Amino acid sequence: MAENIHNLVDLVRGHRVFIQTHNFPDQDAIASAFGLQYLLQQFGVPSTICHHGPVERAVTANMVSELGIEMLSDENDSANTPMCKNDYIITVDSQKGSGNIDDLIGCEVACIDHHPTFVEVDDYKYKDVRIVGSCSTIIADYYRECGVEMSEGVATALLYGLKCDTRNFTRGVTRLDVEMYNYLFPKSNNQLIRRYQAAEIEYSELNAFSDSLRNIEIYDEVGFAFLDFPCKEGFIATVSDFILDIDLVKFVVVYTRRPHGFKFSVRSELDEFDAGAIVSEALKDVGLGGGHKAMAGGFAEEEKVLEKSIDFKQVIQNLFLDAISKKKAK
Ligand SMILES: [Mn+2]
Repeated sequence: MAENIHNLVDLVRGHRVFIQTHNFPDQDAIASAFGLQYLLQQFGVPSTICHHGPVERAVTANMVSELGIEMLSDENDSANTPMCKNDYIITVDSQKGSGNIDDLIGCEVACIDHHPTFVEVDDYKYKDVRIVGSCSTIIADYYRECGVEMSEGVATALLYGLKCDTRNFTRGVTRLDVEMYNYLFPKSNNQLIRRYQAAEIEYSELNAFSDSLRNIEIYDEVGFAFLDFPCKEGFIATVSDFILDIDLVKFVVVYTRRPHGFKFSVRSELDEFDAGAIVSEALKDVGLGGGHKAMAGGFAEEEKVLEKSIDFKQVIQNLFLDAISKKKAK
């Protein structure tokens, strides 16, 4: 039987409950956590939203403060929370072992996500993973199923999360996403969402943005850009979305340096280029990657990349171009 909110409520009732997003939470992760928190509250279960890594985008931070969302950050030290090992953790918009969520103290009993599973974890007592456009979609579906009314703030957050992750209904959209759009729209503050959507690029990042665009190299419909300056997670994603809009580009690999390695954001606009499968193949010997058909990410260890050649850009381009020809041939 499909998972439903009543099973989750029964599981966590009586425990101290934390809802953990992926690191550096984005709009969809925060909206999902906020929506789930409000829903559990309607069943008399209080919970706390927590995360590792700050909210980086100004537009996301605005959403958090304007909608009154309270979140607990570990301030970049996973031991630095009031959490203890008997606390129950529900992960949203992420799964253990997917590389983008730190292991906070507590027991991960449940997971609600819309990403394909990287690493099978057996010890979830509740697992609802559906490959839909956003995690917000799954949370909205819980409300519809159990008939609990949501606040305008929750509806606004969920609809905004849904729009962000599907890039305004142009990426990874399923029938359920469209149904949830219908469900959320009359309950939301659409003017607020419009305002958020008109502020995706920060003025202070314009220089970085134009630098990134100057670094684009295109090989046979595949665009690469190495961002050679410190940049936020969300910024890398914004740049890769933008590059995909170039007519010659059908597949994008954007990456930047992180301590001990490189962080990747990958996008595809063609079904025959499965971004998740390609990044997982490309990085299998040097790191870890995966995700959706249209949108994926990964990490490569610097040492392993440099072992192949000190010209790391060449190494990375070759890894991806080889993975693409291999995966496309299938
Ligand atoms: Mn998401």
